[in-house]
Amino acid sequence: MRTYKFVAPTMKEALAKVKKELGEDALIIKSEKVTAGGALAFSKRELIEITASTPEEVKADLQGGPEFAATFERALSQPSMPENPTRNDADISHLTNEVSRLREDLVEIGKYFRYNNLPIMPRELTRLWEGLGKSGMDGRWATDMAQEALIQLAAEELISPAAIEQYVLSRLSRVVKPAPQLPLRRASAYKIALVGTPGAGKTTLLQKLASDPQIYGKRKVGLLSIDTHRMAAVEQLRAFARIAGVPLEVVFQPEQCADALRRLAACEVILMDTFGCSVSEPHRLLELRQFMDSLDPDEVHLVMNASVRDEDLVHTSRCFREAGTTHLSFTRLDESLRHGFLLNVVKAAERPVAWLSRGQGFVGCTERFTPEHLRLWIAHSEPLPEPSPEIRLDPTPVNA
Ligand SMILES: Nc1nc2c(ncn2[C@@H]2O[C@H](COP(=O)(O)OP(=O)(O)O)[C@@H](O)[C@H]2O)c(=O)[nH]1
Ligand SMILES: [Mg+2]
Repeated sequence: MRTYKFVAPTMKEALAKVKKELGEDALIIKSEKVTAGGALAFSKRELIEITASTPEEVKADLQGGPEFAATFERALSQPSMPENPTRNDADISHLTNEVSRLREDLVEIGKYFRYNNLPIMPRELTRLWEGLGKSGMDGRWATDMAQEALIQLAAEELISPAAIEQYVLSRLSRVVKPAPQLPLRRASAYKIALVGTPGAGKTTLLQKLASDPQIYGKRKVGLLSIDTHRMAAVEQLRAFARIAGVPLEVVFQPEQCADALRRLAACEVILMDTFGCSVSEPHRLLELRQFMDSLDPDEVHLVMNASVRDEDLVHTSRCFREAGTTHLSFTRLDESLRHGFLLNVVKAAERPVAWLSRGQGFVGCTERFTPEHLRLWIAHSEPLPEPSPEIRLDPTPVNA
């Protein structure tokens, strides 16, 4: 196998040279510290030397099988440190420095390998990494997590599924956060607007929030709708308000918002329904923004259908920043079995998650997002169930 040596003052620079000369797929065979400079001590410098090769070269060598394995075996069986029973403080401090240098080098190597060649990982970590990928979490993010765990966790933790899961959950919870609870007592009404694309589930979620006794059903709720583009939408909400016995204000122009809010001033919570804005209609988003400026909500929830592709949801979340979104709420969780891909959406949107909704009933199918959901979302890696026999297509050809 032909190998190439690259020398630089730091691991980072040496890896950059490798990448430049041998390409993204280059394989690192060895890295070590070498001393450069003349015989005089003051001109000596420590450098990093990387020995690398290309995948083609390595493959050719691997085909040589046993010989390569034997060389590898010999390298691994060599004692890593000579026996030295008389270590003193200087040795220990030297070792400590070495370990921290090693750690930095590992991080750099980890970054280098990140997206193509994963280093060999302990079995439990590999299992979790595969589970993250199957759950729908972005593959690169899952790899980052696994590599961080590999570097940060102690050896005994790396063989414990519980310790690995705990580590991953604690990392995830820094990015995917639950929304704080609504303040219980306030002088003025707390205003929550629901925005999103048409059919995302805004009106259904609003009705669930207003009627579920575990949510705002026991509070003094008022409704306000700016969804006047479709008469059927207004009628639907009017019927709900009548049955639920809650006041409803319908607003056609931003200038009417102040009066409508005044009429609802005695309410504890005002839930606001809005017209759906498709991401391909920027003028609707602009109109929504004008309404939001007049309504001045405390929270603007971007309501998203959890069965839509995560890339599209990420795009939607970017477009709706214009409308001043402060929270994310997901609907239709009942329509998909894996929810890890929602992590990608939350990460990109950089907003806390408030409500999760599954099903069309008004009561008992909406819950506040909690860290426990994180655990469920990453654990949802089992294969999708087979369709029931009644709905499975008959594989017999028609003309058989
Ligand atoms: N299965 C299921 N359907 C839902 C859910 N939320 C809303 N829907 C349905 O999705 C459709 C659109 O909901 P709607 O609230 O009118 O969407 P909007 O246009 O955003 O207001 C309706 O048929 C709802 O019954 C949910 O959590 N699960
Ligand atoms: Mg609606």
